[in-house]
Amino acid sequence: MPRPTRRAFAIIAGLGLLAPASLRAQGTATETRAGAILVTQPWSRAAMRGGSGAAFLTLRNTGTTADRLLGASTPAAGKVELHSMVRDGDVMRMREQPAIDLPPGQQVVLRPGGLHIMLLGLAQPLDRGATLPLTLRFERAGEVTVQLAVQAAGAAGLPAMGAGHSHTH
Ligand SMILES: [Cu+2]
Repeated sequence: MPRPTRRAFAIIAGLGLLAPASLRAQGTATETRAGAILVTQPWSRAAMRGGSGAAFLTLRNTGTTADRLLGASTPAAGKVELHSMVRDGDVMRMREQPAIDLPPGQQVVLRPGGLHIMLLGLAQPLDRGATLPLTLRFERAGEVTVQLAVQAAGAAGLPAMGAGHSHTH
């Protein structure tokens, strides 16, 4: 759990970094930058209070130095873990990861069936159409807060995903 001072810093940093974010025409996707790390397509799925949910997003390391996602936090969940999916016989199981590697110049996609950020012990329901803040903590890039767009319970991604990718700055 971040100390209050650290949380306050994260919020301030988040606000500063969210300012230049560009909105798509649909308004469903934003870009958020933390140092060399570009965060896009932050989303989640509808879930019940007391249950668990998952956060998905795309991380691109635009720098020349390796970074790592070390963890995340949100007021909406009692605990947040980094998970991967591993095959165990005929079933896929979730496994906690200490960190997610972000090699320079590469993109890492967190998505259903793969790497994801697990939200455990939801303090509130995640309602479709709502947004919830998620603060990401990187080894080098520091902390940044993104807004997860909550989709339907069985959604595979954001409505705009796969519709091309063209951002101008
Ligand atoms: Cu999980």
